[in-house]
Amino acid sequence: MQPAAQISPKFFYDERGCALFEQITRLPEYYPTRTEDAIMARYEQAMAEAMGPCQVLIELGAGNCEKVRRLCRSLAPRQFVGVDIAAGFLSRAVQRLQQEFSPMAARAVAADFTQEWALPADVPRAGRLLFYPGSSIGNFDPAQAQHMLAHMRSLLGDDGALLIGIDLPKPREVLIAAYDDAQGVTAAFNRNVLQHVNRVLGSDFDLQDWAHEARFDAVHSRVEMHLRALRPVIVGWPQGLRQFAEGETIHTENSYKYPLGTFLGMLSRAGFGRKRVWTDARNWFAVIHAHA
Ligand code: AVI
Repeated sequence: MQPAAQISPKFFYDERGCALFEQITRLPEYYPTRTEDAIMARYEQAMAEAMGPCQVLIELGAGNCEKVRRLCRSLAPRQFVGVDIAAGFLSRAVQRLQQEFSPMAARAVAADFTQEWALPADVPRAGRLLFYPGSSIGNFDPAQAQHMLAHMRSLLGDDGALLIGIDLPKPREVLIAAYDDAQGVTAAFNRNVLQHVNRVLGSDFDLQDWAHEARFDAVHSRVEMHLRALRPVIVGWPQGLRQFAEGETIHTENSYKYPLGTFLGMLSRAGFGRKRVWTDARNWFAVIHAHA
C-alpha cells in the first residue's frame, strides 16, 4: 500500500495563497483573527503595562503585518523585524509599516520555520519581544511546536518575552464552519496548494479533481484539512507517477486547539517563566505573555 499522501502547509503561502488567507481572516465563520484582535484591543493598556518597554519587536509569521500595528503604536519599539516564509508579500507589508511608523526601523527576514532558522546577527538581543499571533503555532504538531518554543526562548535574553496567540478547544460545529466556510474561500485556499506544488515541484495536479474537506480529530484536538480525489487520478511528477483512488485524500494541514493548561506547560518546558493570559468572554482564544 502507498503511504498516505501529505503536503506541508507551508506550500499554502504563495502570492495567491497569502491573498486567500487574508480573505479567510475576514470571513464571518473564521473567528480566530477577530477574537484575537478583540482581546488585543480590549487589553491594550494592560498588555503594554505588563510588557514594559520593548526595543525590538519581532513578529513571526508576519504576513501582511496587520496584527502588529497595535503593538507598534502602544510600545513604540525602535526596531521592527517581520519574519515570514512568503518573502515578497512580507517585504511589501514591511515597507508600508516603515512608512507609517517612521522613525521605527522596519526590516523583513525570509525564513521557513520548518527548517533551522536564525535572526540576522545585527538584530540587537536586548529588549526583544517576539510576537507570534494568530495561533500559527497550532499548524505544527506538538513535538515541533515544543521545539519551536524552545528555539524562540533561545532567541531571547533575560529581559525578553514572547507574546503568543493560541486557539482554544471549542464546539466542533464552530471549528468545522471556520475551516469550511459557506463562500468556499477556505476550499480555494486548500486547492491552491496543488497549484503551488505544481509550480515548485513540477507535478501536474488538476484542481478540478480535488474536493476540500475539513475534519475534527477529537483525540488530537485538531482540525485537519484534506483534499479528496473526486475520481481516480494519476498525477505526474518529474520522478514518476502517483495514482490516487477515488476518495483517497491528501492531508494538507493540522490546526491544533490546545487547552490553555497544556500550552502553559509547553511554555514552561521551553524555559519560559512568568506568564500572563488574556482571553475573550467565551474562552475561545488566548493571548499569552511569557517572560524569558
Ligand atoms: C495560519 N493558521 C493559523 C491558520 C489556521 O487557522 O490554522 C491557517 C488556516 N487554514 C485554514 N484556514 C486558516
